[in-house]
Amino acid sequence: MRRLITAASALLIGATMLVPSPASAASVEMGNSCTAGGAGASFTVLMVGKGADNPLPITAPSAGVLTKARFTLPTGDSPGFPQKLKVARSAGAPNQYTVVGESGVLPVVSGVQTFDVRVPIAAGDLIGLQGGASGGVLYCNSGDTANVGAVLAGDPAVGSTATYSPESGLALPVVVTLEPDADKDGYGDETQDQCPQSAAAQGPCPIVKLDSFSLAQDGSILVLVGTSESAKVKVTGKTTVDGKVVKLGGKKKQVKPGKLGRFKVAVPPALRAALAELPSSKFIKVTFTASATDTAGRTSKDKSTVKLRGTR
Ligand SMILES: [Ca+2]
Ligand SMILES: [Ca+2]
Repeated sequence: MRRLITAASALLIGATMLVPSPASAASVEMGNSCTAGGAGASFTVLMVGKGADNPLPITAPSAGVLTKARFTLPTGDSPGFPQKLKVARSAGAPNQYTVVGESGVLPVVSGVQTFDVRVPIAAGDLIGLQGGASGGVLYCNSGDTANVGAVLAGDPAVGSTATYSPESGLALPVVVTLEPDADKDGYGDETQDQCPQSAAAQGPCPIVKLDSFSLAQDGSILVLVGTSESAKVKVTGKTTVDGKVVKLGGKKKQVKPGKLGRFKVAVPPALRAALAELPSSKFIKVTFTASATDTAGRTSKDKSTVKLRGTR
């Protein structure tokens, strides 16, 4: 790997030890906290072999999203080493890998620097770095030959498959944070996604607001329900006949915003019989409740009432 060393590596002196920050409950770290000892020209290097000196995994233990990339370089003056984080997957043949994701260019300079990224990753995927013509790709020289970097000239695009050259004793000075992504929206559920219950939202889970109205209609009741979010709405009704509770409705229907949900509710026999005995100048009141549960499990309700006229 000596051929990658450029004048830039002369600036990488006075390395400091890095203490990794503790990972939060469900997120995990992968990569290598070694300190950069050199930088090569325009190469892409994938971490494919792990030495005993590296306590971190180099393959993704689970699927999720990479949300942070932390680089360790010596402190002090530096010309800057712009890096791209790459996610790659074995393409089957020996040393053959497909790039499946990448970050934007991260302006790495010196010392310990952490960047926000958002790169989805599948279980078993590998990470790598790409360094451009300015500065080159950062790497650590390791005495442990089990640290293996797979090297390719240039900047392979996402989706491209190539055969890389394995180099022993080569590691990368990057540690990434892998967060779960339960709703698979490509946003890490701990720091990037405020609604991990729904792929449709990355901000706070939207609360469903309901508005309902009920009216008597030729022997049945029509309940109209408007909603602020697409939601499964349930309509139930309740009244009292001769001291006994009579229940109505109970159907569920998907209602979309901007379009009223129409629930046609039959009048049950007990209520129909009571209305038949009631003069047309009198009414029986029925209360309806429209309810919906949002993606975060919160239930919203709205009530409406209808007066049914006696039919005697
Ligand atoms: Ca998510
Ligand atoms: Ca989400």
